[in-house]
Amino acid sequence: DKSKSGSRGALVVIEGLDRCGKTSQSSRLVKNLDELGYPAELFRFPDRNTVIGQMISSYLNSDSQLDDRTIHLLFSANRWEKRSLMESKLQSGITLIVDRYAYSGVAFSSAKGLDIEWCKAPDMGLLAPDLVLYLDISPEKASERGGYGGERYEQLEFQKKVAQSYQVLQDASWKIIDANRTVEDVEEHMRDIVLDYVKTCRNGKSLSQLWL
Ligand code: Z5A
Repeated sequence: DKSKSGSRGALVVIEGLDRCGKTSQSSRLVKNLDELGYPAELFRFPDRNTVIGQMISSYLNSDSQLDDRTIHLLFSANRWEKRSLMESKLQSGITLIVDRYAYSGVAFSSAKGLDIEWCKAPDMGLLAPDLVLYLDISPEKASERGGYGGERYEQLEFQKKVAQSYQVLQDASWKIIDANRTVEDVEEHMRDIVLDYVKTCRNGKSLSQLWL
């Protein structure tokens, strides 16, 4: 066990288009870190288990209709309701692997035509990730993978706009991962990158606030 007293875990966000492999890779990453002796936990947004998360889930399944700005603010609130829990886990030394975060919020809403600065505002001050891994795949290729087309947003033309919105959001914390490779190749690549960040955070890098 490599738990080290007083050192924090890393906040690692996984982003990308629908079907890029985020969910498969996030759980593999948590398992790999745990096996190497670095405690890790999975978070996922939207977190459909809260009351706000249930409203989001019903919207995504098209069981309810909401104004574009209203649903945007609900997605953000769903992250804010987890902020203090995430901070205490990080401070206790647990690395968090987060399947989607504020970048999804902004990419999807701005792809609908909402102003990007307006979209970013409600997420300002959330915990800033130490690392964002963007699983890069073309919208066409992603659409060929299993189960596409069930939920709202799972349409090729819309996913193309989302891909453009993501590009605008890239900053120094991002690393682009080629998600066209086999599950195992992507897994190995991600594990090696994340291990470096976990070690850096244990050596005293402080947490900061997103987009402030
Ligand atoms: N949304 C938003 O608008 N605002 C926000 O603030 C947030 C989200 C947080 C629900 O998200 C929707 O909410 C989402 C964005 C929006 N809408 N869309 N599109 P979600 O995370 O709950 O759902 P999702 O993005 O649709 O996740 P997903 O469908 O589970 O996809 P994934 O996690 O990227 O992929 P996967 O499940 O790991 O893999 C998909 C399939 O591909 C599966 O059959 C795998 O076996 C296969 N796969 C995975 N990797 C590979 C490789 N390397 N090769 C071949 N096949 C592979």
